[in-house]
Amino acid sequence: MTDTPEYTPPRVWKWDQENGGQFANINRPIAGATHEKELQVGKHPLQLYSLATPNGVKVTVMLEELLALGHTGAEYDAWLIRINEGDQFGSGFVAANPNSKIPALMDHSGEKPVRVFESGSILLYLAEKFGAFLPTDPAARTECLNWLFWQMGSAPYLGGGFGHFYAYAPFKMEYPIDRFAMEVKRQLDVLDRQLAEHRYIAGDEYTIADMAIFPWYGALVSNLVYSASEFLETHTYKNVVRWTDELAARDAVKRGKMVNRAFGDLETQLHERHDASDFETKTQDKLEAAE
Ligand SMILES: N[C@@H](CCC(=O)N[C@@H](CS)C(=O)NCC(=O)O)C(=O)O
Repeated sequence: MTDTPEYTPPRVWKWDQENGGQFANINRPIAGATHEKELQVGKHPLQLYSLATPNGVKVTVMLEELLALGHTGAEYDAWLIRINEGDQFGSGFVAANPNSKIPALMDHSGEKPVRVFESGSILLYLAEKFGAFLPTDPAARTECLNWLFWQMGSAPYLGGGFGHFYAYAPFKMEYPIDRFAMEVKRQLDVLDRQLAEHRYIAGDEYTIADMAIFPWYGALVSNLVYSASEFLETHTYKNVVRWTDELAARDAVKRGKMVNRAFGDLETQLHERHDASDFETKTQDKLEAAE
């Protein structure tokens, strides 16, 4: 193993604002709002506050899939939360999600608005609300939830562990990269073995488990996050690649990936979504050309 500088933790940890790597400007050791800012509310009952990171894409894919299935009640307004600019610390956002992380959903369809945070909770809430993408048979439903919760527990090792140390940390350290590469490869193997036996993650049916796992592990094997495909030899997980290609070809998935996207090619960026027609008329290439 290559040498890395010795570090002896002090008796009491102190906040060093300069030492957080790429996201030093938004990482804080305290919760709560930093400023007053109300959330905007559009015309639909469902109001989404998000950004097209893997956790955000889970929910926009689900909403687009629901609409594709004919659930008109799933029409939604999607507002852009720029986490690099600290929008998640505005008072309105913190009221929707005290954890200050995208995605957050407000459902105004009932007597009182319902707040829903944590992407897994949002997927489950929408699946139950519309009776879709969650099997009703108890065993099949449990298998779907097994994988949904697997994702919620596993992805932090991919994003916060491997991705952080491989792509974002201020310098490369062998120990954490090695530790998290091993874990991520193990996770890919778990998925690969499951997908060797089943078309979709939880069986023969496309479910919220697929929508939760695809934006992370599909993006990893497509080399869309962390530029780590070669390092992790992701092409060797052939069943994960087969499943990724099948999901990526779905129209609702293509649309879901565009919503609240504020990076990448301009024609793939739909900062806000308020209507199905926005995909044709409001992408950044068209908005900027019209300026
Ligand atoms: N467990 C949460 C994780 C959400 C999360 O980590 N969101 C990130 C973007 S992918 C975020 O909002 N980060 C802003 C911050 O950490 O201040 C979920 O699945 O909803």
